[in-house]
Amino acid sequence: MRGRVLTNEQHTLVMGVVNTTPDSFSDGGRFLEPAVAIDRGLEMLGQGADIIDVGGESTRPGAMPVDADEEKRRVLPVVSALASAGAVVSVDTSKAEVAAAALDEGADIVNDVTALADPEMAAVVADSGAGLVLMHMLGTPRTMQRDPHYDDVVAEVAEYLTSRAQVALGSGIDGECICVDPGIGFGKTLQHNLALLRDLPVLTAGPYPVLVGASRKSFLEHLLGPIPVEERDTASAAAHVLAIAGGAAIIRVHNVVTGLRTARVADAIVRSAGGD
Ligand code: HH2
Repeated sequence: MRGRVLTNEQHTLVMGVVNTTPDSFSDGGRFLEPAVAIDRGLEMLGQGADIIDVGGESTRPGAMPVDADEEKRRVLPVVSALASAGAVVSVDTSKAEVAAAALDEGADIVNDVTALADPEMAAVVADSGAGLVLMHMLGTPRTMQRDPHYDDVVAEVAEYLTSRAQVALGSGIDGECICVDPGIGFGKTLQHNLALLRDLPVLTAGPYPVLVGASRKSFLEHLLGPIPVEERDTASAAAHVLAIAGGAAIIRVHNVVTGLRTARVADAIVRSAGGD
């Protein structure tokens, strides 16, 4: 499988987001039609995205769950077309049934925001040899922003991700295929999000590459006041630069052009120490 290794020595990987949902916070309803979502993914591929993340169920706070048939109906044509066009595709799903079908259609990576909560998921990933993103979330999308509490958010997120990676390894998933993600905005207050970004080196010191998805998220609005989602890319870039300085291997973005420019400049500063 081509794109299962979730790190690159030379540069930060840029993951472009295509949500085939009616209700995603950033692009809900824009790419519900498969042909439009495919065009969007092809555009991101042309812009240089390293990975295209295709999702069919919103995880925004308060979002309602979607059944597997509907999720497959939304994502499979998009996964198939983008994989055929040569993209490394990740499928953003927490359902083993959807992940298995997407892997059959050519996806390389499963991006599971519930970190293997579906008891069948680990076997699906292990059997296929796919890459796996394990993300931290407190609670479920319906409940996660109801007064989240941690004694030490960074330590608790790090401990959770380590334990989920152990479950993955114990299920036969190759350690090289695993990536972890602190889950910015998933059951976190503004201060929790800022602490995780500030102390990202605690996570990046671990054995797995770290993905950070700060793109257009509402913590930016909590800092800056109301801004329409499509005007949040500069603010997102500031968070992603610091994530890269903290050792992030992948940034997950809605604007691939801005994401790539952000990553290339940050990489030149952070990754080429000793060059002239
Ligand atoms: N954020 C979102 C969705 N999936 N996956 C990972 N690994 N990390 C993230 O930070 C992450 C994610 C939320 O963003 P978006 O996909 O734009 O919105 P929605 O969940 O409403 O579709």
